[in-house]
Amino acid sequence: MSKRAIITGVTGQDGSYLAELLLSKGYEVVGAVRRASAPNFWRIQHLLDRITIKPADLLDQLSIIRLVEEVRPHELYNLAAMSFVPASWDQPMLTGEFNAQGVTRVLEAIRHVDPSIRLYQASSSEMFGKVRQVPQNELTPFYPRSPYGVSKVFAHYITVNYRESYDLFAVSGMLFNHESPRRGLEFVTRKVTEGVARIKLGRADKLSLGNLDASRDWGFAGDYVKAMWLMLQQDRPDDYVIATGISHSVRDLVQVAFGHAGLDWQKYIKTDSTLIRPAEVEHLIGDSSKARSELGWGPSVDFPGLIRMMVDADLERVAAAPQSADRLSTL
Ligand code: NAP
Ligand code: F7E
Repeated sequence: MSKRAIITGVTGQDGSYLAELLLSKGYEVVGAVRRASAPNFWRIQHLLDRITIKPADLLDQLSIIRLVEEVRPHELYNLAAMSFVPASWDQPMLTGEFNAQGVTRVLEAIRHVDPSIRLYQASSSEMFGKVRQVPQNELTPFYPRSPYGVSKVFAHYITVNYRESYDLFAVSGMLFNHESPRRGLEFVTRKVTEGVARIKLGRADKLSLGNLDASRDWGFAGDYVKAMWLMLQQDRPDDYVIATGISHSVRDLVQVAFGHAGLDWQKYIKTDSTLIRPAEVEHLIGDSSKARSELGWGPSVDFPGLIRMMVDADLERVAAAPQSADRLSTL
């Protein structure tokens, strides 16, 4: 009998890669989507004949209970969230409703409908924030630096608490930044690789960025969804850091991306103080030795390979798009 899984956030970057992975393993995949006036299916268009789409919103408890009751999944991957850090200062209350209480609603639905359902919760390296230890592992204390980071700390602890209170198989993956050609355009890697493509093809002549000194441990999203699945296949639930163990600055990112297209980045990059965050996470680097030894997980794509992959994909996409096309509608 094939396993059934629900993915919330299936229209997002990770949801699309995870749906592909679960389909390749023979799962029945149900993607939960919130109602929108126009569907946002560009990342999962190629999967729509193989997955089932059902409505549910993290703001609506009944919609989640109904979803879980109808599908009766073996596994639920809760990837839905407001995931763009700067937006969390603009809408801190909504961020908390989605990212913190939204997780409590998912846990409550599982607890009431079927406590044997295994839950993956998408925790984040943003919880480490102003880091207390280098590199960061599962025991590093949290010090979030944004409403987003704070909301993810709540989500993390409510997941641990429901595991301990109700004996749920609920795990939390503390994933460091992971990117791909499907990354949203507002995140710095994709902003840079798409900017490089537009400059190279004569569609733009500059790119504005904020803090070039910030550094992140960037990996490939396709590798990271494998870790999510592995966490739910273990004998007992536990939390894991997923990271490459190598950190690069935004300046390094710019150099690799522009260099790959044969461009001198110093001619095109402008810094814009409005893109500096009210509180910054300066430096993140993860220690994923626990995941490597217990899950047998490891990354397959290194940083230059990831950025080259993204630049190549954007060059192809921008070249194929009409000059007049709106950027988002051509994705
Ligand atoms: P993403 O591309 O921004 O996707 C977020 C998804 O959440 C989208 O499908 C979005 O749906 C959905 N969503 C937002 N609010 C919702 C609501 N109220 N009800 C139902 N669905 C809602 O994010 P991602 O990069 O794939 O990340 C997946 C998860 O991992 C997120 O929880 C994120 O915070 C976390 N995370 C990401 C990273 C990373 O580097 N990518 C690292 C650590 C943790 P729409 O299409 O309708 O907007
Ligand atoms: O910023 C700096 C910025 O927005 C990375 C989310 O998936 O990963 C992501 O959060 C760094 C920051 O990602 C620009 O100040 C400079 O230091 O790509 P980002 P993030 O904030 O690290 C974590 C793990 C998540 O959980 C989140 O959901 O780059 N930076 N200039 C810039 N960042 C952006 N976005 N735009 C710039 O122009």
